[in-house]
Amino acid sequence: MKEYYIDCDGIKLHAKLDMPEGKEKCPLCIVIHGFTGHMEERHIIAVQEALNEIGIASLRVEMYGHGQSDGEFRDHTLYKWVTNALAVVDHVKTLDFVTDLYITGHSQGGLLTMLIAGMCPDSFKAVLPLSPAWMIPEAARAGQVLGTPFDPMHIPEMLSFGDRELRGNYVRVAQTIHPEEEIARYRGPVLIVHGDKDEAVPYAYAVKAAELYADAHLVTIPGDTHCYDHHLEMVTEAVKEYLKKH
Ligand code: FER
Repeated sequence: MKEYYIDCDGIKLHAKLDMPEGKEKCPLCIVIHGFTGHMEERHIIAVQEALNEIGIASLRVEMYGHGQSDGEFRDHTLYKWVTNALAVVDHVKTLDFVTDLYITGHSQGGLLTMLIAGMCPDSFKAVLPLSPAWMIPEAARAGQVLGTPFDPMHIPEMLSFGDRELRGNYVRVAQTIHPEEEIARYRGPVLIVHGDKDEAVPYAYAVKAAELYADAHLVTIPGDTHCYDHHLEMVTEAVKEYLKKH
């Protein structure tokens, strides 16, 4: 494993590169965590290990305000994450050993994966949004993000949930994002994985995204939660099976 930082306009993004055994050149998959998440979560590590098992390098990267990357959590927005992810895509294109590129992300990282796929449709052989939280923009427009209702036309300076705070700017940004347009912009292969008992992101959004994409395959994890508490091995099997064929 190689640990380093990727620069994004002066913001340091914490990254870990895990290589498969015995490969000089190989594909690489960017792996991104979710909202409040980081690269050492059980389901993120499981994806990294699954990629390495099938000969694909994994580059886990923590986005603005998360893990050991720069920035405060309360200041993060989806625009910052998009800018971060574009810097990561530029970075991986400079790596000599990389043959093909993939990107995967969980939840808000899955939404990010969908946005980046639409913005860089020629860069990826396939994209893998895992339980993508692509209802966030719609919820932000409806004044419902984070379970605490607010007036979507008069966004507060600060939002609170549990013991954490998030600037209203998070919502201002989210309100302007239209994932359907980025879904339409990407015509390549998409694997969506989603538990049908997800308590954070309704499973119906996975079904809808699979319908909207030109070339999507949906794997439903029966009875499972947002972070795959019951059948994580079904998630990693789905990822491995899909990537062996794509
Ligand atoms: C929300 C529900 C889910 C929300 C974010 C999520 C910001 C994303 C969760 C994740 O990335 O794990 O209301 O608001």
